[in-house]
Amino acid sequence: MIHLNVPDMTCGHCVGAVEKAVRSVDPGAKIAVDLKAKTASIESTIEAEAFIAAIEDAGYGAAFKKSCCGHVA
Ligand SMILES: [Cu+2]
Repeated sequence: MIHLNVPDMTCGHCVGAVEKAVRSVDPGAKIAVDLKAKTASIESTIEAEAFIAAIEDAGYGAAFKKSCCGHVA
């Protein structure tokens, strides 16, 4: 599980845009966006960097928070 901080999300539209960006990288990814916490949790075999790049392309800053096993990038 990849956990990303996406501090620029402010509304439901932002959540949709971030989800769309994630799905553009991996259509099969499981994604859970928490607007209040401004985080996105992604379950995928693709590296976090690819999702960060796609979310940034969509106009939102994203930062790697931690992986499920606790490693911090
Ligand atoms: Cu918004």
